[in-house]
Amino acid sequence: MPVIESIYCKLMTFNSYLGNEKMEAFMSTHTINGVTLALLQGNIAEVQADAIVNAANKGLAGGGGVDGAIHRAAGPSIIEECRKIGGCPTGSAVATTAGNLKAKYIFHAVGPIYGYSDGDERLLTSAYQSCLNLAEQHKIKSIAFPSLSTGAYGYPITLAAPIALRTVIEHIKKPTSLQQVIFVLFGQSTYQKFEQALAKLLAA
Ligand code: AR6
Repeated sequence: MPVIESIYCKLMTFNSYLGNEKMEAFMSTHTINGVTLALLQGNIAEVQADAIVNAANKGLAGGGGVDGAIHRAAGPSIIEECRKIGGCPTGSAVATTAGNLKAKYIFHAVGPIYGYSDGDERLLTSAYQSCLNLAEQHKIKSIAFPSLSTGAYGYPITLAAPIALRTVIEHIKKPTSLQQVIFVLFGQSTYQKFEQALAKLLAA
């Protein structure tokens, strides 16, 4: 049985994750087999981690939401790298450098457009797993995920959250280079739905 410890905090200052000094955020941390799994309410472009995951599209062409925030913060060299890579299939991820972000890499992950094909759950799992595989390949210690596919791509958060969390938990139960996995969730409602999904998974 993996050892799981959880700490829930309402409003606290977490300068270790957030670039902004004294930014207050809702957060909880859970330790699973020595790896910290954190849920944080905030903007992923302001979080410090070795790899920041982008919610990209197949063309790696940039866009709104997470994609817009990350490209704005990282600067124009990243879209140029994306253009050279040329694209990424749904359910997969590719790595670029991180430009102006305080990260080593951006992992551009392409989640499914909800309801577009029969394989939504498989493709969403595979988008997260591809990022975790890139993390092992690059031997990184920390990674920050947004909630893939739950914005413009329409995946209901109550369905997507357990898929995202289960994929990460199964991964960190095995030997890994990762020491911290952070889900950065925009808005209190998304944050709370992730908390509820995590509580269910940890109680199972
Ligand atoms: N930090 C953290 N989470 C965010 C942020 C942010 N700065 N901004 C939005 N979210 P989305 P998708 C949340 O649309 O559904 C783009 O145009 C948001 O509330 O960014 O995978 C791409 O180019 C939602 O819960 O990604 C693609 O074409 C979640 O992040 C397409 O959208 C994901 O929302 C990808 O759509």
